[in-house]
Amino acid sequence: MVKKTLIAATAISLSAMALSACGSDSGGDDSASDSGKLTMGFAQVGAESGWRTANTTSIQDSAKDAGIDLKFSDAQQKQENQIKAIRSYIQQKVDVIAFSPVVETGWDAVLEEAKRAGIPVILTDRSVDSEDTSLYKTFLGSDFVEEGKKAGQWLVDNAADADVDGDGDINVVQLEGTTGSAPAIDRGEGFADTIAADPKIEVTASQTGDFTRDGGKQVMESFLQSEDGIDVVFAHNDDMGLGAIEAIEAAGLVPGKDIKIITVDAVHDGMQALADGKINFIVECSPLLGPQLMDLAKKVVAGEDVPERVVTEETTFTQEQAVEALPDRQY
Ligand code: GZL
Repeated sequence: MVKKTLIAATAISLSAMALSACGSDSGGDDSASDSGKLTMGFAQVGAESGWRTANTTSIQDSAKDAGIDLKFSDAQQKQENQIKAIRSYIQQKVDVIAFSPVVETGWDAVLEEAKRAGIPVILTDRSVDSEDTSLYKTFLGSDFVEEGKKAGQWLVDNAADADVDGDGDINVVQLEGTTGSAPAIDRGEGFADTIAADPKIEVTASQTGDFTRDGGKQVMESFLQSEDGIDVVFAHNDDMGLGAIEAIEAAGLVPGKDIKIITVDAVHDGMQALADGKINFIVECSPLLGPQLMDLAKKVVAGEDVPERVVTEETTFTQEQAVEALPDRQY
């Protein structure tokens, strides 16, 4: 009898200790928000493109709508700034951290620190190459390989039309996104794998324009000097495609006719250029991740299970479809 009582007493005291420890760990009294609202720390890549601006607006508006207290930082496309921001969110004891990793590598250390601090992390838009998937709760974003494949498939299906100079070869120059970023790596992979179906299609030059309009313009200017017989530009985002249009027009050529252009994103300016015939095909990559992110954040903080991967729905646009879709576009 004595032994059983002793065991029961021990069990109660242990569970009481556990509860009190849990209570003190929850940081209820010193968490980032005294308002009692869920607090999110978001470390954004930067403001490099129309897509990024639309993504930031979606996140900020959705946090307001969801009653979530948002701490937001712009890393100006520098990984060290994103890491600093994440560390500051850990010190502020936010309830959840979300970010779009500017590049795939170099995140394990800071994600380990968040894990040790008991703060869940949600990846949005871009992913990391960490082997340890316990370092984040879920990854919400597009399938960039699929986007590259859609771009490549359009070119394979329209190869005859894309052989602008009629020499039997389709010479492609590629404007890559930020070096080392998931969208640049994966879109390039998907595109290359798909165009391999037609040996007449070849990427003759490829260089990063860092997802910016100016970067796309500068790289396209150099390609127009160095490459003969360019038939097609594949730009990893609309902004670099729009920069390429400026360079092509400055060279006295007609974009969309003398050189075909394929891009990814479908932001407003890209869709306008598509409707105007200066771009030939756009693969959509939706920046409107805010509502899903806030929903996932609430579930994660509440300790509910969430899927490891949430893929955003998206489509493609031809010139005719862009004319139809433009009036109703949200971004
Ligand atoms: C894609 C996103 C990319 C966009 C670019 O999800 O990470 O970054 O395609 C943006 O426009 O700069």
